[in-house]
Amino acid sequence: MAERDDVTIKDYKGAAGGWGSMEGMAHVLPEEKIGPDTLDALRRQNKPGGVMCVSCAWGKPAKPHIAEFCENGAKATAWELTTLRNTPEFFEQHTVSELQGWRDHDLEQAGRLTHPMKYDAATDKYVAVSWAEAFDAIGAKLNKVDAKKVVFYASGRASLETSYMYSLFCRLYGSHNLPDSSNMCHETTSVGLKNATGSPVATIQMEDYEHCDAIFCWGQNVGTNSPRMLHTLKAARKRGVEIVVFNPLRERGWEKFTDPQNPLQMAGAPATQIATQYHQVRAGGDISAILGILKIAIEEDTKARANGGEPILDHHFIEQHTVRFEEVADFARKASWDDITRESGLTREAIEDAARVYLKSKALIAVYGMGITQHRYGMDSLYMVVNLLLARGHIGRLGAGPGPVRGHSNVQGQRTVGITEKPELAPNDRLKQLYEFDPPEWQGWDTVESCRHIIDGTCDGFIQLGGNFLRATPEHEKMVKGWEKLPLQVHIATKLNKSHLHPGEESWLLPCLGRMERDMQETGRQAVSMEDSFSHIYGSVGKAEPASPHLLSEPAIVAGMAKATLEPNPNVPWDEWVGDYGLVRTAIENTYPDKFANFNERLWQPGGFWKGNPAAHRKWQTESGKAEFNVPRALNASGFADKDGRFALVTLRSNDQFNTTVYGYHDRFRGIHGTREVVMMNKADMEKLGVAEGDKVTLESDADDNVDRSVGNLMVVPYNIPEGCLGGYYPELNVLIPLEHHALESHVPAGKSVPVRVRTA
Ligand SMILES: Nc1nc2c(c(=O)[nH]1)N[C@H]1C(S)=C(S)[C@@H](COP(=O)(O)OP(=O)(O)OC[C@H]3O[C@@H](n4cnc5c(=O)[nH]c(N)nc54)[C@H](O)[C@@H]3O)O[C@H]1N2
Ligand SMILES: Nc1nc2c(c(=O)[nH]1)N[C@H]1C(S)=C(S)[C@@H](COP(=O)(O)OP(=O)(O)OC[C@H]3O[C@@H](n4cnc5c(=O)[nH]c(N)nc54)[C@H](O)[C@@H]3O)O[C@H]1N2
Ligand SMILES: [Mo]
Repeated sequence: MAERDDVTIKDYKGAAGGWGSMEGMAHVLPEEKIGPDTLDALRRQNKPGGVMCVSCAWGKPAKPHIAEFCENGAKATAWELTTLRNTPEFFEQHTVSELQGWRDHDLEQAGRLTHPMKYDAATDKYVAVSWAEAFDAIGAKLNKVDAKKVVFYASGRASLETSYMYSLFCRLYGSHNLPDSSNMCHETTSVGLKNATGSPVATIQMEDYEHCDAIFCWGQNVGTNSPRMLHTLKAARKRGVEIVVFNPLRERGWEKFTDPQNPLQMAGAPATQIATQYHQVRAGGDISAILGILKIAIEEDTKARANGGEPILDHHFIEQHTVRFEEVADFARKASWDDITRESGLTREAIEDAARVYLKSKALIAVYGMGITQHRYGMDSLYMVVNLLLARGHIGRLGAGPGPVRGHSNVQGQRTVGITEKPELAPNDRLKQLYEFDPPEWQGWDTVESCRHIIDGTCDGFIQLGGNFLRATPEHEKMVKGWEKLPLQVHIATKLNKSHLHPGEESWLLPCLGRMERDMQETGRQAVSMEDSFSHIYGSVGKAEPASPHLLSEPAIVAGMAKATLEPNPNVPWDEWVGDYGLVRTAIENTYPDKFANFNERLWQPGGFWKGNPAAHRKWQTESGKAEFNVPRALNASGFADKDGRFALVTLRSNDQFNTTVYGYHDRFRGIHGTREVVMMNKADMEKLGVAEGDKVTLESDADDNVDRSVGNLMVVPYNIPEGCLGGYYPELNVLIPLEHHALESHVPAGKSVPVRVRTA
């Protein structure tokens, strides 16, 4: 993390979108040295028959805007279609040890990988190899090690077709370790929503936003992470929809939006105000904030009914469709306002304001993101969101329901087609029938479990289909040591990143086509498909010239490894699948006939086809057969006690990054320019610590496990963030997160409340 000399900290007054977004693109696009392919891809982006953005998982409307892309989607497109190339000559010039010292940004800025490479320990360099050599050696190694100890990681971007083939390869090989980036992300949703409603995903669809009268949002940063959603929110505001936001930071996207496609707004007409209420909860404070709202609702309901008025709660729904309401009601009645206000960090008046909107609403959408899922008691935060919806019957009604905003563009879809370490979610009966083998029935390793094995030296091999696992995971220092001991590493990637630079016994770098690129196979140009946050499934076809003639598509790479590893199986026609992805879609349809009926025919349906969701029809596939209320186990989701000098560190994305991909050093909305080595701090805390703006401090782990973890040289930025909370950037601060500090049942690393203290000397 080298220092930059052009660091500035200055309040940003602009709205999300607007000319600022043009400026944001203007910073990054020239750096990528884009060609005409980028402009063509942007023109076709997120449109029926076009190419689906590689950035976020927000829906693609059936009737798109003229430009259906955002600042960050454009950056992601330019990043993929850059004309910069990372060739074997680059690796000839730089040893791996030298590259370890490079920053994330500079590694990826070296450009698109062009050749398959193998790490050569003698020279400490990656050297070019042929695909055949790579596949044969990987196959031979996989056959030497213990299949049960090999991890097949996937990073949410690869298509449904690739993901299906990848998970089948893993199971045929005899492994069930299929963690996905979802394990660091919305797994709390996948586990918690499934427990509570029977469905692991949003029940709402894009259209529901046209029918809601209120939107509550917890812990999602729309302006940076799903900017196209701002159009939906703007339209909702125009209809008078109330938008109530809970977030420790005042994120600009939730405050105001200038629509870049609206000439009047661009010419200076006022920006659209998005949030009608903004509540700066403490990190993990959502449980108590919602508890307060429920407490008010329950008391008002009791009063109304006693006076012969209309009940506030939906008793009919509660009785017919749910269990355990009384337990939650009892808990809320007994909760004290002292506890609620202390743990949420909000005043009683603020919670009453939010409750007023809730009590009035007939159709409420609950949006949330990592601010809910990435806490030790994240599941309890999520359950509180569900409790709030259930109490007034806001699931399975037009314009109402949970609307988690997923991360990677196909992260939800990967789970749909078999990338799961949980045997109960795998379609094992169908797989057995179709491919005549016994799929593993054991519980595979999720991300945390994979990390444990890597650290302990009991992982025999790690294949990553995209992503940057070593950089994205917690406990970074121990992870690096374990990573370097792996008997086998296979990285299927488009650009160089830190995970590639701590080689194990054998390390392979396999460069693939990106989604924006033309994918020619035996039967002609291929399309792929993905699923968005609303469970809509779309085709996507890349047209850009591939970055190098030596690239293979992801399906071809998966098939190449599978064929070199497995005995031939006449039921698994790897070559035919690679020649025609339509046949993979047919295989997906045969495996999941309910969700994917007529898959190939429906591929180009404008707006995508909906895979369906029983909870949206009030069919609850839960243990009790009903939607389930849950009493929270803690009043704050952080899972650690307040202690003098202890802070809850919130790890954040800047507006200039996509996960571990750092496009640049400007976080426009937060007014931080030229550096990512910062710690955002409340002024009162600065005073207590005796530090001033620009001072350098060290963050140290303050977890109860007494392990030393620290990151130094962080510049103090005074920030509007609740006292006791600090903000800083992921992935740089992952050094500070203990591996065992994760959401309890879902095992999502708890990156939104990391116990730390500040060392000033
Ligand atoms: N441009 C861009 N787009 C992206 C990504 C990217 O990196 N860049 N990443 C993609 C991926 S994989 C994902 S998962 C999503 C992530 O998108 P988000 O879910 O928005 O995740 P974060 O950026 O981590 O920010 C979470 C928000 O939660 C708030 N927060 C933190 N702690 C709490 C809390 O305790 N309570 C509440 N109420 N709020 C809290 C933070 O202030 C922040 O605004 O975005 C996807 N889209
Ligand atoms: N502290 C903290 N840690 C976090 C988070 C946090 O908020 N705080 N967020 C977590 C979340 S939500 C997530 S999703 C994870 C993200 O973790 P990952 O998904 O593992 O990481 P990415 O940064 O998205 O991966 C970037 C790499 O993907 C490769 N890539 C890009 N496009 C393609 C492609 O088309 N094909 C292939 N094969 N490779 C490609 C490139 O080589 C690039 O370097 O991080 C998690 N870690
Ligand atoms: Mo994510």
